[in-house]
Amino acid sequence: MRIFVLTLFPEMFTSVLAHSMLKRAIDKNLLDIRFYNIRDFAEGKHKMTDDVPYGGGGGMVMKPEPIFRAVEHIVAAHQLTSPVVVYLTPQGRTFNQQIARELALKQDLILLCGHYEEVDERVRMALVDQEISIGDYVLTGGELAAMVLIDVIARMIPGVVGNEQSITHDSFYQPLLDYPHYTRPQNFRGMQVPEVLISGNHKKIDEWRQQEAIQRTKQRRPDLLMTNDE
Ligand code: 6GU
Repeated sequence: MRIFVLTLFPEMFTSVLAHSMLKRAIDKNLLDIRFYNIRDFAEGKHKMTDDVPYGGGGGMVMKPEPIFRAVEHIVAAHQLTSPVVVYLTPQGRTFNQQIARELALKQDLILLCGHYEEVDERVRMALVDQEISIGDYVLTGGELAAMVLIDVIARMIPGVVGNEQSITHDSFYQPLLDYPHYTRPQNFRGMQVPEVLISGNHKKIDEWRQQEAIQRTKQRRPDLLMTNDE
């Protein structure tokens, strides 16, 4: 899968991609991420990427020309046939595991990170296929949201997460939260590992984990247990 990130701050991504799973995915060529600085597509001495809003009011608006030129450049340079252009904005639909699964099936994603107040509406009209938010709060820009998308999507690519079982046991794959986990020592400051986990009885262990997962979900996220026809 190829991901093209359009941003004014490509450096923000470097440390995230240089570590752990994402580094491994990139090193193993399972994931190809390229960064494009929107400023490089701006014109004039000052390479302006934003301007004052028509109609007045506070804040700045990201100009349409550099963004259109950047997307057109990416499409032509990489001969993309059906890229999906995603604009990260608090106005988008709220990101979740289901949306991640859909995006993970795409060949090429172009992630557009906004800044300042908003982008010129014509970017939305003519360039953007999907708008995505990562939750009901406001970030200073789309970069952190893009990193969240990249991280969630990357771990769905076969071979990225070492143990494939850990994906299918995930919270939100099953619509249940995860069960409690323990590792050594068996007694830590007087807190014991539950007996059942030491029993070696795998049927019992599976039952215990399933029960704990349901219990935890009921307590913390009852909304996940509600089906649509209830
Ligand atoms: Cl995608 N962008 C910004 N600026 N703020 C957000 C967001 C995105 N998702 C939640 N808050």
